[in-house]
Amino acid sequence: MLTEIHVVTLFPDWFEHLKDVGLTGRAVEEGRVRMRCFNPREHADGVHRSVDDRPYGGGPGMVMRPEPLAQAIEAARAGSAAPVSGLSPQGRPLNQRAVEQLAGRDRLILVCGRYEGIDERVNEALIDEEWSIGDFVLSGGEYAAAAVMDAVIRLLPGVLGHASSAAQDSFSQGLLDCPHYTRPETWRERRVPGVLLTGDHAAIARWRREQALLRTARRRPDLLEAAELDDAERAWLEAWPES
Ligand code: 9WO
Repeated sequence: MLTEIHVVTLFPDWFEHLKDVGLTGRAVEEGRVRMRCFNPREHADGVHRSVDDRPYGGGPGMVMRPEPLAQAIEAARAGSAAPVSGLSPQGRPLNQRAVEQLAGRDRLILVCGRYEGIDERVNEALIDEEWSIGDFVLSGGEYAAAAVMDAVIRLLPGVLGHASSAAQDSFSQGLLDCPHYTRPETWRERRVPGVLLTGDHAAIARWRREQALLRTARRRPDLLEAAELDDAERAWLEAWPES
């Protein structure tokens, strides 16, 4: 099970918020996970301790210099056999199954690129795998690293209250989520579905599952194939005209 997250980043302050606030902050405070940043700038030499340089072959922007980045990665990796994970649009698409796998490691080592990217020789020498959170380009890998950290930490034992469990997450069952409602019972003439007011927990659970199935069929039919549906659910879905 995961006990520590090591992040290689030029902006360690960026992660202070994650360490101090919300679900990730509480997990750190309760000692369920330790978070540590490793800054390539601490390994940069010379008067200006530069961590980037102009790209060979010309072109816009700068590239992260290999040696300071490599030394930061090696410091982050020390003492563990855990793979080194890069964050980039060319990585393997992250999904809940992959998050569950990452949560099973003893350490997450996340490398955040900046500028136009990292020197490819560091990718070859030290990056074991790459993860993508979507087909778009961010200004830094930190935003993707934060998403991975949040998704993994919430799966750790004791992090989510007893009231809710990650295992009940719709995505843990391969489906989208059901609709949620709270007070008032009528809001701008829109009423809460009656079943949710009955106190009949079996009927409510059934309604929520059906809503998750319908939403998935309508918005992400591609997920249905791998989802854990029984024959009755598949038959029920097929009976819905617009699903
Ligand atoms: C940028 C890029 C653009 C097109 C195809 C591949 C690419 N890789 C990178 C890259 O690694 N960029 C570095 C990290 C430097 C610029 C900021 N970085 C970044 C990571 N931008 N976007 C991501 C990212 C990470 C995970 N999922 C989606 C986007």
